[in-house]
Amino acid sequence: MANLYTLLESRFPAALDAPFATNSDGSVLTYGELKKQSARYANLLVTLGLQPGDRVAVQAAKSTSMMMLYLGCLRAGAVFLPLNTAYTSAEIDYFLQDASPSLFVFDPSHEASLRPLATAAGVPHLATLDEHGDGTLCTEASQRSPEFMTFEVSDDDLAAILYTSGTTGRSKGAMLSHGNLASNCATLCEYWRFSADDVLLHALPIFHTHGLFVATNVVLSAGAQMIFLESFDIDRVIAALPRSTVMMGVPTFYIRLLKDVRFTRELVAHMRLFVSGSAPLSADIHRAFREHTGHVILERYGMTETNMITSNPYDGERRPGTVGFPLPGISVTIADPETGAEIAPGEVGVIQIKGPNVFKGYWNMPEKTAAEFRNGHFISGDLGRFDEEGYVAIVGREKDLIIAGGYNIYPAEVEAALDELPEVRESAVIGVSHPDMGEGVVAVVVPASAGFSDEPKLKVALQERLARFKQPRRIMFVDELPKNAMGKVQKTSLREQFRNTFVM
Ligand code: MCA
Ligand code: AMP
Repeated sequence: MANLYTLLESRFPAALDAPFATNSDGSVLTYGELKKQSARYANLLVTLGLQPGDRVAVQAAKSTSMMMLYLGCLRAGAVFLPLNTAYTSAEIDYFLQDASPSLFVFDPSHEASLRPLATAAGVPHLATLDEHGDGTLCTEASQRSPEFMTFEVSDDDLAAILYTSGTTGRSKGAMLSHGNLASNCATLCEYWRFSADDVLLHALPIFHTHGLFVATNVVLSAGAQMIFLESFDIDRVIAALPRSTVMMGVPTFYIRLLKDVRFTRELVAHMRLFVSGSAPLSADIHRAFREHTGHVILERYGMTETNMITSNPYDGERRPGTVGFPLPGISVTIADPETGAEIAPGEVGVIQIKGPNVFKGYWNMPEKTAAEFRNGHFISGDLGRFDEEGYVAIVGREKDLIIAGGYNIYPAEVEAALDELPEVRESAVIGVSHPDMGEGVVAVVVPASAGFSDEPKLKVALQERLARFKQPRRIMFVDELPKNAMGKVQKTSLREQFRNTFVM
């Protein structure tokens, strides 16, 4: 098997001036430039002494330079390791220690906190990349040759590591191979009928599977183009829709669009496809979108560890409240959570996945990897069932996870941060319905001294420990937490008690 970049390159348009990405300022990156720039980054990695398999960690704002670094890593066999821009220094410290990257690229505005931390972690090479896509990384790369002979790799060689939080303990680095990414983008490109005529509106972050692999690899493998927005800025999205044919987003994108008076049927009459994923799209939003625009959102389901697993059909009914059918070549089974035995259609069980899309394991964590596989299937932790016609519906989660605006938050991590505070005796963190983000984080706290209820104080104390999106939006104080006979906190009862916290 070839390097993922080589496979993608074989699908690039013949005309080197064909556009790949149009930035917000109107500047265009052509496929010809993409080849040259990715070659410069690949050459830079080689001259720095990076060997295939070495990690390149990046915490930087979204830019086409970062995208070119990703492609440069593929070409040189290095492992791209993007990090959420919201992570605090304390969180970054863990990733640098755990992944031992050979190069760490960071935003120059965090120089004072991150440089010493990276040096202490023993990272040999450091470079900067700012929100305009400039910095020492680009300066260095611009001095390298625009020609590079892309390295040959095997299917199992790593292309990327993406960290995903864990129900217990620290984050786990999911190792994704060239073969994993190549198989999934080829499948999606065909399933969603991408062609060189497509223009994808890209407003997702590029440190996660959705924006990096699903959106970007699919565009590249169709030789298509994208309108490249730094983030989901509603004004820019509305302005870019008339020039787009496809949009991919998390449900919050669609919730926000439906609330905007400028988002009319006429504005999107020409669009070919709207895709939603990363979090549940409510059947109500699905229907409201259809009534308002005439378009039926195509909902699909994936995980960092597996890329995309199921999708509603391109042709045929896109059924609200379901995530569609297993993608071609991917086996999805619904199993008894305890025994792993397959269960009958219609009954709820844990979703398990097997196929060329499934990752190679967690970085440096063979036991955790082994624990999440059963009979060769990856155990998703999502609860679902097949309906009579084979559509998969996700009905809940076995894992204690909150998804807000498409970002995952593991309550255990937030509870651990709260419990370290002297004012807190114990805490339970839950997700409850949020009109914009789908779920919002609520912490229920038993204070160390009766009567303490200083919510702002606890919120401030969490700021340095947790990325903003993980911080509780509300902290509620109670005398005691509801527990069962085993002493386990009954979160269902807390979710019921606080279900209206964000209802306007
Ligand atoms: C921003 N904030 C958030 C989130 N995003 N809080 C909770 N959850 C979030 N997702 C914080 C901001 O720091 C800010 O804090 C406050 O919430 C309000 O910010 P706002 O300006 O309204 O938000 P935004 O900056 O517009 O961002 C919302 C967003 C963004 C556009 C929904 O979060 C986003 O792009 N999400 C996409 C995530 C994604 O790509 N997930 C894919 C994962 P303050 O008020 O203090 O300033 S990949 C995956 O899950 C699998 C594989 C899959 O299937 O795809
Ligand atoms: P991540 O760890 O960021 O890869 O998130 C993966 C999780 O997101 C899955 O295990 C699901 O719980 C959730 N997810 C992704 N897509 C969907 C969807 N369409 N509907 C419901 N949940 C989803």
